[in-house]
Amino acid sequence: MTLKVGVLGYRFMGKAHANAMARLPMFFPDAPEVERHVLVGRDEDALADAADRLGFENTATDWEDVVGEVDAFYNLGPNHVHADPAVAALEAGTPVLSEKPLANDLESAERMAEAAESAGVPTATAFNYRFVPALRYAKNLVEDGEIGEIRHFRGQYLQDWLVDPEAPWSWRNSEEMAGSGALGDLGAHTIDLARFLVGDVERVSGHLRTFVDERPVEGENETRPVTVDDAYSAQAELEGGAMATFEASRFADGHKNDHTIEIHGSEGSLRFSLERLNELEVLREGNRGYETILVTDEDDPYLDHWWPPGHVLGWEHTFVHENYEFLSAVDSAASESSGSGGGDYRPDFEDGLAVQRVLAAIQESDERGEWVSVA
Ligand code: SOE
Repeated sequence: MTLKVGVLGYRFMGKAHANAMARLPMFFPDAPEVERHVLVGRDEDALADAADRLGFENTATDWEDVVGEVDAFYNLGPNHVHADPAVAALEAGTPVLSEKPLANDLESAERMAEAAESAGVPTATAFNYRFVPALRYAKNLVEDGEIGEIRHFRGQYLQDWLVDPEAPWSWRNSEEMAGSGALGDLGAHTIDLARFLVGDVERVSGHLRTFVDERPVEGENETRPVTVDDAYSAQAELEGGAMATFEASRFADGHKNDHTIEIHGSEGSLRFSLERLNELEVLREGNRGYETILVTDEDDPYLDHWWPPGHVLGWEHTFVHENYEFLSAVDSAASESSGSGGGDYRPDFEDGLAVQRVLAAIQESDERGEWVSVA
């Protein structure tokens, strides 16, 4: 069966997912056959051009015409348009992949997770960093007890694209559209990795700051208010008692897309940086320094699909792995309804909702000036 995929959104994430789908038949021959069936957007000219470049068969200007007609629906639009199309697709029984954070507010995320539960079809929240081979390798080490009982998780996600006060306003600066700023856009990834690698977040104490209150609108003689955080930090307690600190900023001059994770256990430590994503640093008990492991061997996660050892992977490969797993789950769920296979996929909408609860708790903690338990 060829899976027909409908995609809403054709800019940054549209490109990343279209590229991933195009790579599947070349590098993942066991992936289901996928057709980039229909691209959805509002501006007809830009849409036609994008469909042509990104390899889509058709275009549509209304998601309502699409969600029930495809085998999987990808919602890659701004955060405030995640909920309605996703819920409509799920009500029509269509599996959905949504970009992160799951929604612009907790109520919408809850609605999406409820719809997912009732539909009983695969859903995905696009936390692509779970699909970095070195982070899968790290997860295996943690699960195998190689670094013992986990005591610390430290995650920092630093960017600098808003340092310039004249950098243009975008939907990412609007609370109504994005929900939050660095917190939801970048922190959501870090919090998801904390849950993936260590465990659930139980309580938080958060701090949010906006450094520049308004920004110019590109091509127009006006400014718009910035209503989200430019940076956040939080301390947290994780399931099992591990201490965590999270931080993200769009004002960290000199850092372009610098996501670092460090975990300390009773018998060792792990260190990862997205800027060196093919490597994992591992400190084992009794050693005096970290050993750098190049995670590019054939038996490392996903690596048998790519190049010989040392022929490194990049950021876009995380989307290929994510699409491979999600579309395989969609395919097996479809054949399960005709009597074979399973369709489990993580991170799903339930995982997206769990992260959204942490985002909301961090915001609430900042407002109240005290620790908040995650509901
Ligand atoms: C923001 O700059 C951004 O593109 C995020 O939206 C992505 O989720 C992150 O992976 C890279 O940075």
